[in-house]
Amino acid sequence: MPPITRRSLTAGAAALPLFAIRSRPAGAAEFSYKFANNLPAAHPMNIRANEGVARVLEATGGRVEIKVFPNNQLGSDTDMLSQLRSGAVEFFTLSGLILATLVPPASINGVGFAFKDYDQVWRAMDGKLGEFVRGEIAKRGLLAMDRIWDNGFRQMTTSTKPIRAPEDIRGLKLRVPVSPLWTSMFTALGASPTSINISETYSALQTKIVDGQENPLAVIETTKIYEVQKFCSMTNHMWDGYWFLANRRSFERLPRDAQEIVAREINKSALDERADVAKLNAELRGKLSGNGLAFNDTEAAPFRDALKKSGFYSDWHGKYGDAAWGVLQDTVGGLP
Ligand code: X2X
Repeated sequence: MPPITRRSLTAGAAALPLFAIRSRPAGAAEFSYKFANNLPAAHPMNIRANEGVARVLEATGGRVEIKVFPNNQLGSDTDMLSQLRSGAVEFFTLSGLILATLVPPASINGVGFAFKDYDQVWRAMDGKLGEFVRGEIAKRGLLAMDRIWDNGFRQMTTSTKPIRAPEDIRGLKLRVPVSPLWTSMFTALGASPTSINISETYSALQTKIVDGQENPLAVIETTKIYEVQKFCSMTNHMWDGYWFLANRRSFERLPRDAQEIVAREINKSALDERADVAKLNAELRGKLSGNGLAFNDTEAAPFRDALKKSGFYSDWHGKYGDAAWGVLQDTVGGLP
C-alpha cells in the first residue's frame, strides 16, 4: 500500500462528489447572493423584498439565499451600478432614469407630465413600453425582471418657498438624481439643478448646498427629508419606477428552476409593493403636514407649456426616436 500523503488525500477527496457537497457548512445555501438598494429599510420596497427573498429561500429548499442590503449600505446608486455590472452584487433596484446613464432609452417613463395616473403607468410599464425598455437593458449585459417596482409620482420640496407655477422654479438650487433627463427637465424649467445621489441628499439640503429636491412622498417620509424642508408642492411632474436588475452571468449560474422561482417571487413582491406605495403616497400628505411640511396643489398645464416652449419635448422625442416616442404616446395620448 502506498504511503498516505497529503497529495493522495486531496486527490481522493476531489474524486468523491459527496465530500465536496458535505464541505459546505451545514445550513449554508448553495447560492448566496446580494440585493442592494438605495431606500431605507422601512420603505415598502425593502419590506416586500424581504418577504420575496424569504419565499425564494423556502421554495428552493434553502439553495438560494438572497441577502438584502438597504439604504445605500453598499454605496451610492453610482457605486451599486458598477458593483452590479462587475458581479460584486447580483441584484440591484435602480430608477430607469438613472439607469439611462448606461441604457439611454430607459429614462423614457420620466418624460415630464407624460402619465396622468397609475392606470396609464401600469398599462405602459406592464405592456409595450416596459417590454421595449427591458429589451434595451438586456442588450447591456443586465437582466430586468418583468415587473417594475413603484417609486411614485414625484413632488417638489423646498426650504424657501412653495412652487405654485413654473416661474417659482426659476433660479431654484435643486437636487436632482444623477441622470440626463432630470437635469434637462429642470434646466428647461429654469432651475439650477445639481446631480446628487440620494445617499447625500439629506445633508446637501441640511447644509443648504441646495434649497430643494423632488421625490415621491414615500421617499420624503422614509428618508426624513421632510426634517430639512418646509414646503411640499404637489406637482406630480413625472412617474418614476425601479427596475429590479440582475447581473446576467450571476443569474444564469442559478439552475433553471431556481431562476424561475426567483423571477416569480420577486415579481410577486413588486405587485405587493406597488399596492403599498400607492396607498402610502395617498395617505402621507396628512402625516407630513403634521410634521410641519406646508402643502400646496398645482396644475400641470402651465408646467407642460413651459417645457414645450423650451423645446424639451421635441429634444427628447428626437433622442428617443419616433418608434419609442410612439409607444409612449400609445398609452398616454399625444405629447406636446
Ligand atoms: O434618488 C432619488 O431621488 C430616488 C430615491 O427617488 C431614486 O432612486 C430615483
